[in-house]
Amino acid sequence: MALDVAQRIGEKSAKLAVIGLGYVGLPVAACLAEAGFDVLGVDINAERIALINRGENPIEGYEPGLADLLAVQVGASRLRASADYAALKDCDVVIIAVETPVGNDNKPGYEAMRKALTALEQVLKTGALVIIESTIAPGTIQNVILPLLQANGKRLNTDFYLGHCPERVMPGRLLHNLHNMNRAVGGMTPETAEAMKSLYATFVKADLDTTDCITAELVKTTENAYRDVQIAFANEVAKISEAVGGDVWKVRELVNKSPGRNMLLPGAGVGGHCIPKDPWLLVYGAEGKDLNLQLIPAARAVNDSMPAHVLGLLKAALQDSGRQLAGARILVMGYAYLENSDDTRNSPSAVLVRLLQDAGAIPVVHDPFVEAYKGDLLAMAKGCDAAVLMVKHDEYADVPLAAFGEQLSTRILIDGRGFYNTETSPLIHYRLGQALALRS
Ligand code: SAJ
Repeated sequence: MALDVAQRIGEKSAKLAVIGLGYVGLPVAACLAEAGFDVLGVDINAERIALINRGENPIEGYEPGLADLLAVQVGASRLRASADYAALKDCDVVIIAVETPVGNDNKPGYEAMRKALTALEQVLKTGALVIIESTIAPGTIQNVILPLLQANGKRLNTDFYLGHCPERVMPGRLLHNLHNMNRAVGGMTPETAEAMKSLYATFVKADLDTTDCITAELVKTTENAYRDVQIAFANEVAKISEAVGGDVWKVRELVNKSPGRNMLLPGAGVGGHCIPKDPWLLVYGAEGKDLNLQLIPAARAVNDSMPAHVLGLLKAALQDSGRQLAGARILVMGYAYLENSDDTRNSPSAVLVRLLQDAGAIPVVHDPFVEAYKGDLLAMAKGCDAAVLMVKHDEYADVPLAAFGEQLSTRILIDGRGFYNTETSPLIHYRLGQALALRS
């Protein structure tokens, strides 16, 4: 790409834009502004735009450094937000970080992406570089993004350049990950990838591995599908361990002493914004190719079965104590999808709550990070019949278990994360992955 934009990136005179000012786009925009570029953020949410233009951080949760960085960059007029796509007409590089959800049909929803690209195409500056950061199914650049940008005759590698640099952010570590995570930098041509690399190198201190777009699409979806399959394996071994009278936590500890083994943690479910979604994007890339893919969909099914599995443990434990699930008040400990986080997207606890209600039980939810469920745990336990630990928030390590047990009519605790040491506990402990020791 004998392109002007590469030179302008090098000189930092390139005008940049980021479409989609969420937990991916906003930190990227702030980092590029801090690197010395003039950055325009574009979003559809007027409230979010107003907050950003006041130098305030609209992203919830504890994000070290982000609020200050935003305030400084907006204050220095290096970063501003707008809803107006017309303002993109002067931009040399446009990064797109809009949501790419997966629907109940396990297929990607590209509505936000299509809207952004259709509006962008109408104003895109000749010679501009478009970079997709959103996680997309393999083949999306070729089959969805490119046709939208070429809709009115624009020519790839002449009128515009195109690449895909998937994000690797994680709530709670947005800025840290942006600076320190390696990234695949996929360009439709090697020159495009090199120009992208020079842009990201202004704030990324880790490896920037240039490649083509299909590889970048595969890397991101594969890395999360890989994790999902690994977790599903641990969950399936947990089920087997229960059935044969074993303890998966001990099994995992000893398995991982074998060279080259790294069994992940079984648990009460797999939530979040990445792991439950990206495997379906990877599978969707092969849609219609009649590959009869088994492992990745099966892993999703195993992980999605874990809240129901926890319910089964609770039901058996109650019956063991002569109680029924129907009518029982059950304390659900943890509603976020991940420990020490307030993020509840795709929360396994939400599934458990629905299952409890369907079984006629009354769920009482506690979570020290989620506003709606904050409260005094022991007070909330009073009058409950049993408790289920769904999320291993650090705070739960300090629960006075004897006093806690006194509050529960059966003193039963289902430990969905192998969090507590059952030997010393005064509770009637049932741990996921450990034989349901029937107690008289
Ligand atoms: N989980 C298990 N067992 C495990 C690990 C996780 O049940 O051994 C569950 C968690 O409880 C949670 C879900 O899986 O409900 C996802 O947990 P996660 O640790 O994978 O955290 P995420 O969803 O924030 O994953 C992100 C991903 N990062 C990006 O997409 C950029 C993932 O690729 C990373 O590996 C992960 O962060 C990380 O390890 O930081």
